[in-house]
Amino acid sequence: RSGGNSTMAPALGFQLSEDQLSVQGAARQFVRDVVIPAAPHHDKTGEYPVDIIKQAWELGLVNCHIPTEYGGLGFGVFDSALVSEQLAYGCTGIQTAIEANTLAEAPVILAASDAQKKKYLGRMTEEPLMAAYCVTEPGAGSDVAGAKTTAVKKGDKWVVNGQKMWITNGGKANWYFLLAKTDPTANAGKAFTGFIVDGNSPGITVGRKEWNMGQRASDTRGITFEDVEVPDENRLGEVGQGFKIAMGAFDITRPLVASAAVGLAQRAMDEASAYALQRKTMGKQIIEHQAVAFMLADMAINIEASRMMVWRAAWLRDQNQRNTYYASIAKALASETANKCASDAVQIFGGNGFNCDYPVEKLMRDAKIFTIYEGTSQIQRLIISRAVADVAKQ
Ligand code: CS8
Ligand code: FAD
Repeated sequence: RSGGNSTMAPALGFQLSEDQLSVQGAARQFVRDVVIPAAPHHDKTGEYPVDIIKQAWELGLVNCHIPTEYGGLGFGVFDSALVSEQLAYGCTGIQTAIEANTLAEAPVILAASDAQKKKYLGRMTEEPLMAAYCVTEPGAGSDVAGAKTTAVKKGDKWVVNGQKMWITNGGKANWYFLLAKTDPTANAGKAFTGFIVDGNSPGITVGRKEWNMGQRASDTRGITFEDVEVPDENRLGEVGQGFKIAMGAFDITRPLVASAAVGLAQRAMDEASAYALQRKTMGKQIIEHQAVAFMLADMAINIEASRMMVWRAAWLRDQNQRNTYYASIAKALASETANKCASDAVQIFGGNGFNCDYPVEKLMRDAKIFTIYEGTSQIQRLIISRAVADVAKQ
């Protein structure tokens, strides 16, 4: 039955509101004017994009999901995804540095008291500060339950010991979300507690900036906690709830990481289609060779499908519905789409694609991390297949 003739009220809509179009447009303009021109410099040097982040913060493109009562814009995951896609179109290294704030703030938004939110979210909207999410360790990435950092209660303080690894914004953070084991005998769902740790706490040692394959504008570091004292008032939620808080944060941020992967994929398609119009072989533009045109068609198919999955995962979360399964589908699909699109864009550029003076080799290097961070593609499939099995068992 055609939707136009339906007598039922529409349940679905893909039309962005005026406000959403305006935010998306502002982000797009900022990316065109500021991010794209600066991205090659930050990629080559690894210099942290302080000025760009400050400008983005002034425009309201950083921390946009902080609730209005703490000075933020109160964006939902869907609105934030519109911003994240645009920022990533310009440079996913710069976008990751910005989005790592969202990740660190997510457990605070989910589980903090009003006083904690005022203190730690409030300051993010007063100054362009950075924060970081410390979960992964040298020996435990996919297996969060295997994390070994401990927090032991001593009076009204917790004493933290352990090592975290691959922490985005690790060297720039004003405060950290930290996941630590507080009951080594309990199962994952009860063994961990979340804390907010001030960046200048004695006993924290920040490692060197890691030099990664891509997303080099972003700051990734190991962090050591040695007898770091954290006041009990900085505990997030109940003792033992940390694992669930840390996982709950991914329900918010996996759709955003996926939307960033869509942004990168869209950039790859735009660069490749523009080049394919201009480059000629055998008497025609290469876009007229079906082998090239169909690579572009496959990019479009996968980008559109990925964006729809991002929107579904984000929308569900904004309706306060559990979205873990859809967030994992969006993350796996979009990150693999980004890799395929970037690799095919290099192919369409031919030899030029392999050269650092053209934009697509950076996209290929930057894309790889999307299938690794925020849960590898294998871990997304683990989550998805567990959900499929649960349904089959019913
Ligand atoms: O370990 C889980 C996992 O997700 N692993 C991947 C880790 C990961 O994604 N790390 C990313 C680190 S951050 C990062 O990379 C940043 S990138 C740079 C910034 C980007 C900008 C944004 C797992 C493998 C899925 C699960 O492991 P298990 O040990 O099998 O645990 P479970 O039995 O599934 O769960 C234990 C309890 O937790 C509850 N749970 C699980 N998921 C959720 C969610 N919400 C709430 N609660 C959850 N999503 C689960 O129900 C279990 O509860 P019980 O009461 O114990 O039964
Ligand atoms: P492992 O867990 O050792 O996995 C190795 C391989 O085995 C992978 O292919 C994996 O998919 C596979 N594998 C593992 N377990 C299974 C399984 N059960 N089934 C099937 N396959 C499996 N972490 C943070 O906490 N905060 C951050 O800000 C942050 N930022 C990051 C930024 C960068 C640039 C990088 C590289 C990482 C970042 N991470 C961060 C860590 C990231 O989330 C982990 O690297 C990732 O979750 C994978 O963990 P791992 O590196 O320990 O790999």
